[in-house]
Amino acid sequence: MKLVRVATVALTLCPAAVAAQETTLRLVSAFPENGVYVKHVLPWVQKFNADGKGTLQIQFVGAAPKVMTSFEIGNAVKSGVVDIGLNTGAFYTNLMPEADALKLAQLSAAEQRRNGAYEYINKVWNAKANMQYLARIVDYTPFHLYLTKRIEKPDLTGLKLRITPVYRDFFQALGATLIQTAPAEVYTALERGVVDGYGWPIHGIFDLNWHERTRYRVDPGFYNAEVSLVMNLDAYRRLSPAQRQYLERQVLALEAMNETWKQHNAEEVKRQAQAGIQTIAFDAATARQYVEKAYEVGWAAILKAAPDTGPQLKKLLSK
Ligand code: 173
Repeated sequence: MKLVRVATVALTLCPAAVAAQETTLRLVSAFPENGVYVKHVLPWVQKFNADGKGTLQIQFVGAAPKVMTSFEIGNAVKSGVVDIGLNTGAFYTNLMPEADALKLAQLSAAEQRRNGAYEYINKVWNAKANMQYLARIVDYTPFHLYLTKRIEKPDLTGLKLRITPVYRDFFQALGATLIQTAPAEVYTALERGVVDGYGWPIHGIFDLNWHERTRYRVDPGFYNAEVSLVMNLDAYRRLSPAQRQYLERQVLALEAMNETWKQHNAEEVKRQAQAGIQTIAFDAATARQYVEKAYEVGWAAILKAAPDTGPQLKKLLSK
């Protein structure tokens, strides 16, 4: 009885002691552990934990394909099996088709915060995927088509290409045969000759040794590779105001590091050339049509699959 009373008094006198409890959030990556995105985020996690002692911690649990496949992580975040996903919308279109719309953004993450896009994204992500969209950790990064065979024009007839939803409608419109795989399966597909090429951003093809099996990169690139941190909405709502404030501050700092992709991408272009990867470039008019086509079919697919949110996303993400 006495002990209970003492405890009650202590709680009454120091409510801050309760509020200041530390929470640990479990983070899983849909991209491989030894890839560029995990490498980009892990030093940030380390600093997050050093500065967040007593407030908030992040535990990096692991990455696809070890923990689960890339395409399962969206659902794991939605259901709260994990708290935070390092993920891209193309990997969770099973939850909502508009997840894949963020690749079509022609505004930077900072601009999207200013023009209301983030607010709208969160409205949709909250309602449809039980997710809080925390931050975009990749920006200023086009996707490209990489090939083992030469093409002379943007006609992909007769080519089997590895895709995710990112590239599906565009490559299909250009006549390709499509095979969807997670990043973890690209090397084997190339090695076995199951595919003649793949879609991927301008950076990262050395991470899993794809350069060994890549002869050409098609220029120009298209879209804007989106990789983000998304969080289970219930876990987000459980955070105390102090924890939420800490999290918001840290993810903004991470997002501010997106400027580093510009330099990194320029270095990757050089590294690809040094590895003997040749570029296939189209004349200016063809190149312009190629990119226009990419956006045209990309938005058409979103508007068709998500007629309720597609128009507003297009308005907020386009220049
Ligand atoms: O796996 C992919 O090609 C893909 O969809 C993607 C999306 C964003 C960044 C890197 C790859």
